[in-house]
Amino acid sequence: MSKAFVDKVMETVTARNPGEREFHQAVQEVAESVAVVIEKNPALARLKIFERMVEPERQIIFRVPWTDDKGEIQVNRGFRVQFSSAIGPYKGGLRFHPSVYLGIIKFLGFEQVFKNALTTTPIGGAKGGSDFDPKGKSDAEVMRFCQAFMNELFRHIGPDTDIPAGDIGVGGREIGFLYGQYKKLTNTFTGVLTGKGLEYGGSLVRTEATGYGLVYFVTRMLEARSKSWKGLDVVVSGSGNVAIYAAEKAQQLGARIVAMSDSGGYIADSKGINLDTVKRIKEVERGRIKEYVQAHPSATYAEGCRGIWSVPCTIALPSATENEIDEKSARLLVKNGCLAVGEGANMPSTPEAIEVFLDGGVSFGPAKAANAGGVATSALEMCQNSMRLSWTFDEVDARLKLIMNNIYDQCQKAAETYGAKGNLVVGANIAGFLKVARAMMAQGVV
Ligand code: NDP
Ligand code: 2IT
Repeated sequence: MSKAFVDKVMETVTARNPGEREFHQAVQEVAESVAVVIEKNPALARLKIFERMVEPERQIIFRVPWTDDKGEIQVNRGFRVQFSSAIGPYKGGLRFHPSVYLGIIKFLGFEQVFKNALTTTPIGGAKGGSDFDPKGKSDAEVMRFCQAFMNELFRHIGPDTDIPAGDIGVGGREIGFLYGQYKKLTNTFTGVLTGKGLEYGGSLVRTEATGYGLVYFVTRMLEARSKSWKGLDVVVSGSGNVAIYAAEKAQQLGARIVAMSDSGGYIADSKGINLDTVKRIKEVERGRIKEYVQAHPSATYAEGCRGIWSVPCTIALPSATENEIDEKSARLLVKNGCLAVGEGANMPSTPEAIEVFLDGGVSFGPAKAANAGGVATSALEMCQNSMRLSWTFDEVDARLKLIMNNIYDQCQKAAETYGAKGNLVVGANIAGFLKVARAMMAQGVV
């Protein structure tokens, strides 16, 4: 029955969403994990719970016209896919990157549903974004684009309806411009976006949350092997929001970051990477990672981001983008002695790579569990906005830690209950699925 169930679901999903490769990949993995649960609970099959989950509640595609600094009109495409409101208002980030198309937004929105359920906070799943490329654009151009994007998006979102946040290409600067335009259009000051600046309703720790949360999650994976971060060599791909703060927390716990990257290439230094320099280049100057070697001649730079997986390490934290670790890279990591992989990015390992890790005895923390600290802290930001209060850094950080521990425990328990002890991929998919499924069953056919 399991294989028949997966095949049938995939037949419908591929026919209905042609060419959306990343979305098919995300659905297939969850379907394979939850087939056994559906087999044991006939009501789930009868009520077509999974069949309903793979169809977004609402998909919005819109034109985003804006004027560049030369006075030329540019046209981009905007998306918001509101996937599931079963357990709370739609919630998930916005991605601005030239590779964005409906299939990317749908895969991210689908993953978000299960991730958000795992956080134990009451948020549904969504994702949005645009094929706009912020690289090389002036602040004024980014502002005009964000305003144009919000001119349509505002009518579809709201603090109790849908609460967007950041993702690739959307950080504090973009959230500020988006928030300003939402406020002007609606004449309201609400917690409609998360990742806001601290001066206008943002939460302490939100900037660090995904990376810190990832390290808290991997700490549990290491503890299960009676290990700590002390003295370990860590490779972190990417050098954006997730990568920088994962590296920062791992360093605080005694690890050495031996390589980081951006889409152009990677830097490596067996003595350890200096994060202040990375922050200056990437956060302040919006530059390229290759500039790092000018400040640190002991480091090397190599063109091409995939080569980073050839740098020997004990822990790998892929924190750039989807499918950045393929089977070959995974084999190289295992061969070089990698013991644990924690996914900071969304779906950074291909299915073949995951198989290599699981077969090779590598502890594997899947994205929807391991990187849930970002959205969980977004939910804490929403909570503070509703109360018109701000918690201290330590208070938010302590809650984040509790949440990550809880996610780890849920995944372990679900995996064990359904006969896949220690497999956190299966555990995360089943635990997230069951929470959303129960809410859907309670709410009827809607
Ligand atoms: P940023 O835009 O801050 O950084 C992205 C980093 O990844 C940059 O170093 C970028 O390099 C690199 N990158 C982006 N696209 C590609 C690509 N196609 N190939 C190679 N490298 C690439 O984004 P975030 O750090 O926020 O996001 C990173 C990942 O983490 C994404 O998968 C995102 O979905 C996920 N995530 C983010 C969360 C958050 O709270 N921000 C929460 C949970 C997951 P370059 O500068 O050259 O573009
Ligand atoms: O993938 C993710 O979880 C995010 N980009 C964060 C979403 C959010 O709403 O904070």
